[in-house]
Amino acid sequence: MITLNDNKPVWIRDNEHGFVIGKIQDITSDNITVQLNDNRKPLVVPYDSAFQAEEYDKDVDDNCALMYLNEATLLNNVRRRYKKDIIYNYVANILIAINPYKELRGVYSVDTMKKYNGKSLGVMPPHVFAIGDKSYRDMRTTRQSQSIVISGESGAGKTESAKYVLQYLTESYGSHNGLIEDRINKSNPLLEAFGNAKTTRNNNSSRFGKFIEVHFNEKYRVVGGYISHYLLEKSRICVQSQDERNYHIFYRLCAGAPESIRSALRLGPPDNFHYLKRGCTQYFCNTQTENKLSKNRLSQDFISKGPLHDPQLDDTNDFIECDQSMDHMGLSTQDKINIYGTVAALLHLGNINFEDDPESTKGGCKVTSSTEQSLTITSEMLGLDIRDLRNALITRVIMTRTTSKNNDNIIPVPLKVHEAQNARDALAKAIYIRLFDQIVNFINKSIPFSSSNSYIGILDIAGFEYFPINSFEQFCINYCNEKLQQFFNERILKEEQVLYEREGLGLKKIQFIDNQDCIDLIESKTIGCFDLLDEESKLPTPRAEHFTNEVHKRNKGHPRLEVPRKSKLRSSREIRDDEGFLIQHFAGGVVYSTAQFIEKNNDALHASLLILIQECKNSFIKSLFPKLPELEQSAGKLNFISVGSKFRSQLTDLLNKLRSTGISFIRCIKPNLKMVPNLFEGGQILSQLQCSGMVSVLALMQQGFPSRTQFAELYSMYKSYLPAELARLEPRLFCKALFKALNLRDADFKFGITKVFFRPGKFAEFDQLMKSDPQNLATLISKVKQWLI
Ligand code: AD9
Ligand code: MG
Repeated sequence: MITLNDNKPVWIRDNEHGFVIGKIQDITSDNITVQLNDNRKPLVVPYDSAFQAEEYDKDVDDNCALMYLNEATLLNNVRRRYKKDIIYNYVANILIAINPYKELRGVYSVDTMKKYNGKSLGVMPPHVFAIGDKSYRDMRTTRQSQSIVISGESGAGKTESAKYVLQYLTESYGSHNGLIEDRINKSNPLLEAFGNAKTTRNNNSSRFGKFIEVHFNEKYRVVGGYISHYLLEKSRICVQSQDERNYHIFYRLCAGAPESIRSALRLGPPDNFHYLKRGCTQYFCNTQTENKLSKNRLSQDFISKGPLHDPQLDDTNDFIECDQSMDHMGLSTQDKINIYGTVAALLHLGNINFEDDPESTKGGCKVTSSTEQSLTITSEMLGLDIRDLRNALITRVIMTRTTSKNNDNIIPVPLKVHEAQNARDALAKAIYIRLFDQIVNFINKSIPFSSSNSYIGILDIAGFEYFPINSFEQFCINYCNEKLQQFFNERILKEEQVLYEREGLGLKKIQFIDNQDCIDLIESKTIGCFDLLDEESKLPTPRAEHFTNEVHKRNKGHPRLEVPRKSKLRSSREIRDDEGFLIQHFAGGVVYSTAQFIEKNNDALHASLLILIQECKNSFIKSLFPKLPELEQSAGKLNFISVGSKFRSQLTDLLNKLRSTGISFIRCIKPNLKMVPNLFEGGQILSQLQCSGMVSVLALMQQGFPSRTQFAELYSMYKSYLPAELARLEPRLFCKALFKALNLRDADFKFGITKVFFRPGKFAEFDQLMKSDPQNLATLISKVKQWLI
């Protein structure tokens, strides 16, 4: 609450910095006039964009110890600490971690780890290790498994934080022989080689979500692990946005594989492969360059010399690390050959291209003569007959049932050039997705446990996101975040409640605004977006516009849904109302463009390609495509399991798991878009604090007792204001005496066992009273003395 009080400092919203500081000059019912500290002209701003600033020039470990707890003071505390290279702080039990984009000396050393062993939260400075240890101690004391949910936008430091927590747990609470712990840690380079890629936001961006469980025995020592993974980004396998790359493994294999493997797999520099250069416009679909390069390929250095080269990535050494990681995981030489062979086969598959076939009477296409060789190599590597592969790529078969029972008519339909390219890409994506599943299977097999008493799960999943154009991927990830946010609210409230109970405050339940309505819009039966999308896919001719119109029609008047045109949010391209919809998420509105929703929701291969690959002679690839029971396989469209429904059921499982465990949250923040150290871009950090739900946690807490301070802390803050005989009191008694003497309203504060809790703004009032003029203070002291007698 802003009060016009003798020139008090206030924070005013500012796009670039988040907030800027000034002093109030005037106040009306709607606006306030503020003189900024940088001597600019006074600003007149709406009342609700100003926040009371702290007067103490110090930062705090836990933001709840701030006198005024609002989004501006939160941001300021984070900033103050970041400037001192202190990247961690708390809001109650939630850890905020700012990516330093530089190595912080000693912060993650074994010595530092030891200091956190067995220490309650708050004893040591905020740290990921403190969260790791809290989870471990909670697991022991409550005998319940625990989860650590790490979220944040791309490049915020989720994966690095997850690695540090893993290291902490395995280092501090591992078994004696250490093999499993070693494997749990060393699985990362392998997982990242296949699931991470360079993007414009992060050179090592995880393109999938993961939940890593570290399992413990009855003595609470690590016995094994298990990794579940979610939504690997498929489109990247065939196309990358400008200045982005495909998955690391492709480049690493080209750059780092020994000569014998390279020549057996007919590899060349990445610039030779269509699937690897679609992120660089210069080479896009340039077959002339392709031919020239491929002629020279074995004499060339196998690291890209072209624009695909990234000086920050060392593909040669990273290949060695990934290869060693496979050895650590216990993969055999044959396993490795199988994996590398599959990766190379995809590169050759991607080089097959098509052109119109003048001889086709039905407008079909054929493989271009310059890429015939790629077709030959691909068919050899996949263990397929070259004619079969060719046919499966340039035709599609339709099965019609004749009137005589059980008699199918197979009609080949020639494909157009772009359809054949789509078929090729669909095959590549299907193989890679299954290869990735297999890599995770390999890892899981290498960290087995026969029995487990409990586990600590670490969730590293993309946070809420929005881009100029948002498609199905953002829709799924934001839905996931909506669910996690609901869970977060539930749990934070619960934690608050538990704290109030533990401190003996005897308070009633706090209420909060639920986002269930938004979740319903997406997932409810029949009329939810996911179900409508699945229904559309089952129609004879599914259409994006029809799907979009259905979403609007069936959910008319829904408070979370808007048509894009009427919304104030603009995507980089204007979207017509039947081209998308806007959803008001907990973290803000997002316009979704639905053009590719139907296609992205279906990852089934068309029947002829699926049957072909299931019958291939490459036993490894064949094992990636097990045959399903007849019914599921043949029922085709009507019975397909969509990407959306698969994700929904995975998410339900995940949330059930999270609900059955104790929980901690780590919110990672990216300090700047340049990805450099020592640059605090306040505006976008504030928006991340909002998106991660931290600002709503503050709002939630405002209904309870958001500011809380240890008695000892309060005592040391104010003891200098009081005479020695009072300052000698034991801290809790000291505080009680003060509060009594000040005649504070009982409703404004609560005494707990270790802390005193304040209603919003009341800590500051208390501070004000303490520092009021000496006469008041003298009266106060005599009152305290009386009260004590
Ligand atoms: V993405 O959603 O997977 O694109 P993350 O996982 O949030 O993203 P990541 O952990 O990969 O981000 O961090 C990005 C980069 O920031 C890392 O490669 C490091 O260079 C840097 N980083 C992150 N955390 C730390 C840290 N605690 N100390 C030093 C860090 N550098
Ligand atoms: Mg990551």
